[in-house]
Amino acid sequence: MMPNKALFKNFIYALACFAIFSVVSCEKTAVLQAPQNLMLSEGFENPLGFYDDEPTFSWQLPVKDDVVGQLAYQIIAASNPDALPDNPDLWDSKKQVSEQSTWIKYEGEPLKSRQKVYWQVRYWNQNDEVSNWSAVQNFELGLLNNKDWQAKWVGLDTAKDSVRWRGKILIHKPQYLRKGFELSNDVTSARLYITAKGVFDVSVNGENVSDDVMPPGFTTYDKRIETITYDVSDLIESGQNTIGVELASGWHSGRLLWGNTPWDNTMSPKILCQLELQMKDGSKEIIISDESWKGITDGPLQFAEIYDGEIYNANLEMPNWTTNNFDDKNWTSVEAVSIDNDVKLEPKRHSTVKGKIKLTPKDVTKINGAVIFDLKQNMVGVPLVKVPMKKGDTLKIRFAEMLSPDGSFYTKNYRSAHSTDYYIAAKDGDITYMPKFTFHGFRYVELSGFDTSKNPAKDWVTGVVQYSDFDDNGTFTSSHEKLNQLQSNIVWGLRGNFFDIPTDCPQRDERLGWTGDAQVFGPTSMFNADVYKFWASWLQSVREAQLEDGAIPWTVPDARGNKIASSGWGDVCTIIPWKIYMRTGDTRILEENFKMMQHWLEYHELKSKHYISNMMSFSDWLQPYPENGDNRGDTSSKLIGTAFFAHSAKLTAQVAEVLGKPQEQAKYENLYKKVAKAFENEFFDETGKVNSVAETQTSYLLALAFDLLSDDKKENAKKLLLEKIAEADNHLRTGFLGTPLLSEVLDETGEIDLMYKLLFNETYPSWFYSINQGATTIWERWNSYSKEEGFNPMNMNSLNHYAYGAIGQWMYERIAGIAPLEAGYKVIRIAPKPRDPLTSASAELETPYGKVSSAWEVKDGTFTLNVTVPPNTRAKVIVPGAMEAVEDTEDVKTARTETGRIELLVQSGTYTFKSKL
Ligand code: RAM
Repeated sequence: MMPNKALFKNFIYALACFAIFSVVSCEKTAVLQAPQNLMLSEGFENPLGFYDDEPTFSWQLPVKDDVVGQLAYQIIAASNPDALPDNPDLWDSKKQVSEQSTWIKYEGEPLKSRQKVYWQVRYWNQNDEVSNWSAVQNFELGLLNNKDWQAKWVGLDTAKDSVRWRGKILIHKPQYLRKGFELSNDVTSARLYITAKGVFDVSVNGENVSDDVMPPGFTTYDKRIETITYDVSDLIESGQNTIGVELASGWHSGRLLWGNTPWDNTMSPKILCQLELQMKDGSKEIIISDESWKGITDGPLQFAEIYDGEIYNANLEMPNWTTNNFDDKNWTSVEAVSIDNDVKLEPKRHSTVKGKIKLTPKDVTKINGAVIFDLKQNMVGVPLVKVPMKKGDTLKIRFAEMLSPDGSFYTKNYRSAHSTDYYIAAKDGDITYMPKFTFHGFRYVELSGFDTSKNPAKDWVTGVVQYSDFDDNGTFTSSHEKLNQLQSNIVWGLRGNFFDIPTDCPQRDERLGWTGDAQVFGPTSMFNADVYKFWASWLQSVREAQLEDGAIPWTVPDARGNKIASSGWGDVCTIIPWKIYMRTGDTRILEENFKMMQHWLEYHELKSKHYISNMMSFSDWLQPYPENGDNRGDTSSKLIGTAFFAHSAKLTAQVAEVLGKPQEQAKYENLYKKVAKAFENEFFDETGKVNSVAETQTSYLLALAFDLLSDDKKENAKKLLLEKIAEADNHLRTGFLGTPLLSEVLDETGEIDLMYKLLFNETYPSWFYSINQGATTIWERWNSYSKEEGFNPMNMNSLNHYAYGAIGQWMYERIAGIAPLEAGYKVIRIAPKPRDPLTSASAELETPYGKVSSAWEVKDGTFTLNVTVPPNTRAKVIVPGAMEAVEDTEDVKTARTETGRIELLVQSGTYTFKSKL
């Protein structure tokens, strides 16, 4: 940056402030515009079948120039919308003087299963002027307790005639289950409560009830199974009705890697279904799954496995089987089993998976009787095929993430996942098929077995992208094409691996909730997508999966059952709650998980001697150029384990502080200090150099990022880290654990230029290297494929693995410059770090208070920064370069001026700042 005085300084802070909108708001007597974007708990809008009987309430203030902040609020809740706002029979918070507009705890009458609640909120602005009441919101609770269920688990005994995969894992045949029933009266409202030990698709009277994909999803089935609520009021008829359910193994009873789950996945899949009807005459009726249901396995879906795909035989279709117009006399009576009270039945606490995006092929190529469709984007989900066929022929649908140089399918990296769908045609002509109980990770789709007299067309295949039903939450863009591609790859990595749980990869025989991967990618995901409820839900599974000694299994839900934990992986239980808290400001995520953190620290203690860790570790997984040739890289696992022990202790102390638990805070601060001291003594010499174990980039990164060295050693450790990076020709030598710390540490040590260098490197190993090889998602390895050497010879070679996408956090927080300074973005830091080769960058983020944005551009040496700060927040804006001193106003105050930067404190609003670089 050039010296201050030599430069022209131009400062505009345009309190643009929406002057055009301010017509109504100036008068004293006028009521302010109502709060908006009302939300329940972790981000639900008017949910049905809601899980939370102690919800929290959040809202946003409108962007108006008479609304800078909130002085007070009032929430009211009633059992009937007509009672609002005057007679709130459930809760009236009364006027509460508080700035808080997020995560306010419900303190009204106790709520019960099935209860419907209506609520409204209003606020007082900074001048104590009151707003209008918000629109009335509502929620309806699901069945909160096992005792709410009268239904039984029902299904056929598919275990008895199932085959075994590799001699051990049972492969169950999909089932078709149905029940007809007669109603004596008209129905006013109907709720279908349903779940499965397996995955299901339910229809009522021939109509599909929802477009949910593979509900209920993947939880710790030995502890908790989620239930789903559907409003089927419009599908129920007076008189005769029919429910039909298709059921397949899914994660519960299907083939999972290792197959040693804590739940019994050899058990035949079952459903649990309870239809509750409110009749016109005021009476209630209930239809439950019980012995009276019937089933068959001879339906069209003959095979369905997550890893392997489906076999669908259209000759076995049973027209109208979910309607009254069907005779099930040849069907078998089901087995019925009472519910087990040890396994909690709880309403799903985040969104089901849905088909979210449709991709159309860009290229179609014929190759030896088959045809290949290229979607030009590695995606996760299923194909929707509309293909001409001849009766009796079998359509074979194969998938690949990439093609081999000879144009053939690269499927070696699917390992044992067969990942192929088959459709057997019952007639000549066009068929339509979309698999239901499997998903694939692919960019290419290959079809064979279709009517070859017809010319393949692009519209034969649509890629249906499936992931948990969340919205986008943030955007990042810049002047650099490859950086934008990297952002796109990060977002596609997220879409591909948020399939009900956070997975390592979506395509091979794994797709599991690997805790280490989740730990590193969490913050980046929070920026890009509205995934608070997704994480909160998964953390419940982490708590449930925690073992007696405090160990957190490698994957959650636990698919291995080997009762050991890995350092850096299990620490997800301290890291993710803290990082979520910083981005949401919701203390409940800390309350819910504090005990788990404490218990995890006990496991750390158990696995250490004199505070030096012996815990098993996957270590700096997939570090490039490992000297020992091992996937675990060169950094000592003891060093890694000890570093995470200290870090987890520190985070737990911070959590204790937020929760107002001074004793625990002191205890864990002390523990952190002790472990840090032991770490320093064991692994570093008196100069701050790594001692007695391999000296790696990651060993320095851990020491610095987790603050484990005494002050006199830090400087030298930083210098040695830079030397290590220089030795590697200014390239990273980090794996899963070290990579996310690179940006954190280099940023804090002021090495922004070097971080830009690493990020913009084009050669191996670097982010752009994979982009140069054609990546459209983040890869498992920096060199999963290269144009010179082809595919990495290892078959553990996922082309959709989000871990290295953790760099996203630095892109939004430092390149664009938006970071939380106080939990939940109540105070925001907007501090972009512009550097060559970028000439512009911008990001937008939906915070709990509304949209924050930062967009900068450098033109002819002038740096222009446009920022938006949402109502009820403040921001510290750090403008780089030279800027003329600013006269303080109510909205903008100068906090500090230094050579090369100025620090401003700003209120909510929209501003433009200019400086000279
Ligand atoms: C692999 C997974 C995951 C990693 C573990 C250690 O099999 O894909 O990414 O965390 O191993």
